[in-house]
Order: sequence, then C-alpha cells, then structure tokens
Amino acid sequence: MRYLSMLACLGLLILSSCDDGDIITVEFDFDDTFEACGDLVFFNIKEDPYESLSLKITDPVITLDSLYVVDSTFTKIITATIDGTKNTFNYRSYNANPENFFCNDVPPSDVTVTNDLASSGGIATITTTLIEDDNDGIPAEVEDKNLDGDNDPSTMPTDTDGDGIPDYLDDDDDGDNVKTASESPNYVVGVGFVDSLDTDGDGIPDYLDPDDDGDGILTRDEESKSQDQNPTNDITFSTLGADYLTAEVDSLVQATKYREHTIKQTYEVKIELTNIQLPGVSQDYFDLGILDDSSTNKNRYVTPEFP
Ligand SMILES: [Ca+2]
Ligand SMILES: [Ca+2]
Ligand SMILES: [Ca+2]
Ligand SMILES: [Ca+2]
Repeated sequence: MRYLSMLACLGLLILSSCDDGDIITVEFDFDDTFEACGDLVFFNIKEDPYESLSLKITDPVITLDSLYVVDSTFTKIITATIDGTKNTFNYRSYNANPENFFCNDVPPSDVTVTNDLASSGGIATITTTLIEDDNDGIPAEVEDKNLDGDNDPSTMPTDTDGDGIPDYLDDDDDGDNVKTASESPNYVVGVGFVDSLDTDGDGIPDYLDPDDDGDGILTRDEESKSQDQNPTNDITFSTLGADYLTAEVDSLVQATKYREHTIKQTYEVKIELTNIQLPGVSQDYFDLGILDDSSTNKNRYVTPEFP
C-alpha cells in the first residue's frame, strides 16, 4: 500500500512539473485592497507566494488628489490605455516579501524579482465614488422618511431641523446644538433603535427633540453658564446635571449660532483592468480592488445659517 501511494505521489509530481510549458498557471487570488504611491503606481501585493499586480499610469498625468475631484453625481471615471511604456501593468513574483518594493526610490536589495510579466495591451478604469455621512451612529437609510419611495436618502431628504443639511448628513439632527451621537439614539445594527433616550417622555427621542426636558425652553437656549453653542456644559446644580436635561431649571439665554457640523467623506477608488495581455496568461480581466490609503478619508465642515 505504501509503495502504491508513493507511486501515486510520484505521478502527481511529474504531472505538476509538466506544467512548465507555455501556459503559466497563476492563481491571482489577491486580496480586495490595493495601495498607491509616487507618480502614480497602484499595487496589490500578496504573500505565500510573494507576488504583485501593479499599474503605473503617466498618461494622462494623474495624482492621488485628482482622483478625489468628483462631479455632481459624486463620481469620477478615468480610463488609461495600457501600452507597455507610458502605462504599464505587470505581474511579478519575488523571492522575498515585496512590501517595500514599490514606494522606495531604491528597491530593497534583498528582494529579487523572479518573474516579471508585462501586459502588451488593455484598458485600466479607475472609478472614484464619494460617500458622505454624518457619522452619528444611525445609518443614512434610517435617517430618511423615504417620502419619495426611492430608498435614496439624498433625494427629497428629511431635514428635521430645517437647517438645510439633511438628517443623513446632519450630526445634530434637531438643531439643538447637542450632537446626535451625544443624545443616545442607541441604534443597534441589525436590530434598530433600542430604548432611545427620551428625557421628557413625550415620545420624541432626545436626538430629534429640540426641547429635551420639555420645560418650554429650547435646549440650545439653556446656555446660562457659558454661551458657546454647547448646552452640555451649562450646569446650575451638579446634583441635577445639565440644565437642558433638567425641567426644574429653565433659565433662558438664547443661542445665537449653530455649532459647526462635520460631514465625513469617504472616497472609494476602484480599479478594473480589461483586455489585459500578459504573456502566457489566459486571464484578461483583473480587479485590483479598493484603494487602501488614509487620504481616502476626509471631512468637510459646515456651519448652517442660524434662523
Ligand atoms: Ca438638518
Ligand atoms: Ca441634537
Ligand atoms: Ca423627548
Ligand atoms: Ca431645563
């Protein structure tokens, strides 16, 4: 039995070594993110074995920042023709981890390229999509009453406080100068709202209630200690807590401004390659995945006009 299995094993070895013909077998099971550096190289590397897919584009001239300039539909699409000189797409394998291979002027001396295949043609398509969110813990689709029935929070959007910033982008939905995330909406993914804080028990949760304690003074106007568009630090009695959550305290000091709002921006940059021609490789479509770079996360700041 042992002799037979050794024979079978030998057979497998011969079969796999027979693969050394014209067709190169590469699995291309890269992960779903890629990186970028310099002017402008995109690369997806993997270990075990050490391999990379990389795209260099010099025509048109693009920078990472230029990928984030989107149109009114929050998208940008750039295409580049792979010609093997100005724009190149390569599959490479290495003897060691190529993690420092791409972003250094002098590649590490201990990393040797053991195979390098360059595509003689193809099209690279870079698609950027901007996604904005208020980062308040409540998903955008939940922050829209969907009155137009299209499940798109950006069309005919719900704007509870009427400040011009729709709820799904508004980090202070009720305009009371206390951020939604600080008003305990308690949204649990997959479950929904769980015991959202409703201080005055009027059925309107604090994050949508402009008068949280129901004392007749708007929360944003309970600023008797420091007039800084922040009612959370106005505390008359430390035993009772903040005035805006205490119906017994109703001193009126009117707010004059809204707080600055922060809108989180995420740029999703995706690269696909079509009609690729790597020598001896039949696969002609490659998906590099999504760009993993800190520059894809930005903020924009808006202070709405006070009524
Ligand atoms: Ca609003
Ligand atoms: Ca609020
Ligand atoms: Ca309430
Ligand atoms: Ca109060």
